[in-house]
Amino acid sequence: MIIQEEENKSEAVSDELTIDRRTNLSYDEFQNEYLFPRKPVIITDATSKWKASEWTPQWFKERYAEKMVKTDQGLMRMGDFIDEITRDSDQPGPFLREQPIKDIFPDLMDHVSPMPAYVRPNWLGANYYVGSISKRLNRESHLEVNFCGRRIFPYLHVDDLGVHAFITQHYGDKNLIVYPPDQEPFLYRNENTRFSKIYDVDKPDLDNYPLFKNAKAIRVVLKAGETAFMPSGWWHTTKVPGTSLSTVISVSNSSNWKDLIQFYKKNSSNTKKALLIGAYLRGMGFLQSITSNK
Ligand SMILES: O=C(O)CCC(=O)C(=O)O
Ligand SMILES: [Fe+2]
Repeated sequence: MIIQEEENKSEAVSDELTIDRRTNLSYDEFQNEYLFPRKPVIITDATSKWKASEWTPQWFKERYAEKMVKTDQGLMRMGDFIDEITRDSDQPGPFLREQPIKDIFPDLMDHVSPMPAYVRPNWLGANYYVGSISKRLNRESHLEVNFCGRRIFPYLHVDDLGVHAFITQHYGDKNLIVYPPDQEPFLYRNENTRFSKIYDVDKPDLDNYPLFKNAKAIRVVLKAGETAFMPSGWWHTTKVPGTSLSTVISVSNSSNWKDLIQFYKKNSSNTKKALLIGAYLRGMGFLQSITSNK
């Protein structure tokens, strides 16, 4: 069953912007054409060596039928979860969302290796010597699974901490709906959050959010085996027309460290502390840039 989104399209689809699809992209090309200019790109072969390319719902069912997993509809047997998300239904099924792979499927870490060069260096995950900072930057271990049936992602958003995201599709198609940062005036950010007030971009409440009709989206379908680079500050949401399995890698380094510091400062209710943390993180960024040589 296909989500009927074309008919209700309510925002202008950008005719100037598209997302390149690249194969065999060298690190230098990635850095010069996409990372530093902050331009999304779909890389068709970033994870071609991963065993995860063999993942299917059935594969998970056979391997983990009795495993209990935490979904947005509560704890479930993996076997039941797979049945729910592969069944043809109009109701959104359960969602195994943003779960660190090393926590829920530790034995699959060798299926998501080697890390593609594009995600390096990654300053997330380092030890920042201040517990709360390290904890936040080690948050979710930066490689998360999203596993679901036909549905929309729960929110139009920018990613936390100004990270870049690499979304790799392993099974099924994923419709990516992406808005460049300059579209923010039309996207109705929920104040002091990273989320838009608009839930379904194909059925927006234009009475309350009239400017949304001016928002220019780029729409692409991410296919199994492909990786989308979503630069810091780009708004995005996703819709899947059927069962979908993907992983997301969050990355921060010299190209977006400033965004991370800004996120940190904005989230702090204490101005003095925010200044201190900002200075500390700037210093740590400087050290990282020397040691990681990028
Ligand atoms: O995998 C998806 O559908 C969207 C992932 C995403 O945007 C996120 O986890 O922040
Ligand atoms: Fe995201």
